[in-house]
Amino acid sequence: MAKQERIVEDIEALRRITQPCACGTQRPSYTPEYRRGVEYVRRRMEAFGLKTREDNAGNLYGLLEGRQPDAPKLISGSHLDSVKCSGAYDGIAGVLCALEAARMIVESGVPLRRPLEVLGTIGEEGTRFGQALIGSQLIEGSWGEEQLDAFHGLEDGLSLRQTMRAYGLPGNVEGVCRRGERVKAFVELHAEQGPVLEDAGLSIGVVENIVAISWMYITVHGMASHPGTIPMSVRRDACVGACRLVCAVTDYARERYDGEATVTAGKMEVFPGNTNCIPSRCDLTLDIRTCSGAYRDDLVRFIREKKAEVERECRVEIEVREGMRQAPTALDAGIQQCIEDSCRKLGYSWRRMNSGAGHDAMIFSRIWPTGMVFVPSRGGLTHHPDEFVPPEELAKGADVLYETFRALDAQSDG
Ligand code: HGY
Ligand code: MN
Ligand code: MN
Repeated sequence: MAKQERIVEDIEALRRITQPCACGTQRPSYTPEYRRGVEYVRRRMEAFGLKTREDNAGNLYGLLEGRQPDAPKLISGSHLDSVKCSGAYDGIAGVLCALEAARMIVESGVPLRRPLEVLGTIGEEGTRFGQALIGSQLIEGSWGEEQLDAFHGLEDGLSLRQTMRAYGLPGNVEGVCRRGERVKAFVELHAEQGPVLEDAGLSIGVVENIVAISWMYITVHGMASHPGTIPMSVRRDACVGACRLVCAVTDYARERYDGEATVTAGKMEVFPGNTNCIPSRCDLTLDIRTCSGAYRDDLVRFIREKKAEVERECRVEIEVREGMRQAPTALDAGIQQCIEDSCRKLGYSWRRMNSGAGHDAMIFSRIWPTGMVFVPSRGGLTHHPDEFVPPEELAKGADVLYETFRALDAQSDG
């Protein structure tokens, strides 16, 4: 079976492993559907001769031994969880292309010197707990036992620790953290999730920087009352306050930082939610992205400044909390060069670019030399059922990973 057919067969098999949902595919972390997805990938890893293990956080590893077991290892992969109503490529493509590159190494009959681990992380999307990059931050060590009790499911209120136990894990993170281990490189392949490569007719993105991200959690408090009896000039409408704030911040971002920064109100919940009741409360999130830490800080400042104005104008109280804050990440220049050289060797078109999406790579770059490879997203579509990466581009991505592993494997260890 050709490379691209094998990868697509696995992508389509995983697409069919989903929670019931309005559309697309949905495998939130620590759910039975997530477990079925992990078992499918685990079987595929073992079919290709990799030794598999699942750590206490639920991250999945597939190990391909090298000639020199104690040499600093190569690790490559991405996340296995999804957002709600997702497509079938986000995260998955990176795990399957890394697995395909590992298979190519086995098939070549020329083992690497270094061990190669294919990694499928858990909890990269913030879907279940409102906190993203969970599996990678437990591996990297910023997060540990404390977060297992601090994080609670947005829908069931269970702690991360209770959820891990219910999933069949021990309920602690012993052995998960790998900070301090000798790792030569972590390389993540991912769908670009934007239109740049496809619009330019290019196959490979060599990622230079990953954006800074802030997730703002905002609650607007008003006063529930009858919609027909309270004059517009005196009511305390929480939904109006929320909409005023969202429009002010997004107008500011568009006027001041168009093309440099983004602000998105992805979730908004109005309470009590009756047609005939002035909303007493509105919960919303604002997702801020930019490669400039200064722009991010200015947007957070603007939100806090605008909050006071909207409180006065709409007679509401507004709580603003920065729930997640990730710094902008510059990826390893040497690995970028390796990826670029691999594209040249293979004759594949490429360009250097930044990532507007967050990835586990931004976490691993704190402890390991880290690089990213992008493959084109059809129409730039992602977090959408129609997400698509052409099979031949996935195969090229696997080839670039293979050549990059070979080049990194051959390098001496300083
Ligand atoms: O939010 C992101 O950028 C990624 O999809 N987790
Ligand atoms: Mn995603
Ligand atoms: Mn992703």
